[in-house]
Amino acid sequence: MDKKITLYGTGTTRSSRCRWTLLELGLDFHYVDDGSLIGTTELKKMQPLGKLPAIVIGGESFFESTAICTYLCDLYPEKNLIATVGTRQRALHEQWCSFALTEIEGYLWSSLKHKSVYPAEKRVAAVLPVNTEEIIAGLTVLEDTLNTTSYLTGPSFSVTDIIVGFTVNWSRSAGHLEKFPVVSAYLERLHERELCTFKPN
Ligand SMILES: N[C@@H](CCC(=O)N[C@@H](CS)C(=O)NCC(=O)O)C(=O)O
Repeated sequence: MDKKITLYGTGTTRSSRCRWTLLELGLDFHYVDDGSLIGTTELKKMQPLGKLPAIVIGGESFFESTAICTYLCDLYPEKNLIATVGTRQRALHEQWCSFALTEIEGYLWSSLKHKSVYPAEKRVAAVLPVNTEEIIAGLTVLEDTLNTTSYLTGPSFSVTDIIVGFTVNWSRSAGHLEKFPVVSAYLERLHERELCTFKPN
């Protein structure tokens, strides 16, 4: 199945999840790296909140980085980046993506907004320690899990590791990984992969 694919993203933000997935799948795609699209009417036609990433696959547009990565891997099952729907391994994919996004990434994003994205008058410093507690609780679960498995859905790398790895990488940049040696080693394994799109400089 060869559909024309255009990914809209910017730098090492969440769009890098989609870019890494496309590269691992070995697909031809056009990448529009343009942060100035954020909030524009043009982007809102594809992503109703005007956020990046968005993707057009065979003339149809989609948004949400995790949903995009999952769909791309489902389109090309022969690439073995995702398990078949209805299997235990696929349930683990859904589980760990939901976990990373709701139990860790939401708090990382909230802290970033309250530190530097929102205008000063909208920032609430009191949310920062509360968010940190939640992030640490989530990372503790990943630390325990990765003690017994190399990757999140089993012994082999999968798209789940691209999605959750991005959240872990963000946790590292925000200074939360110091007390998590197992998660840190996992992230290093991801960074070592040739096609990883969010390697440290
Ligand atoms: N849940 C969305 C989040 C999208 C998102 O917040 N993107 C950021 C860049 S990483 C953005 O466009 N921010 C602009 C804004 O919040 O106005 C996803 O994973 O795709």
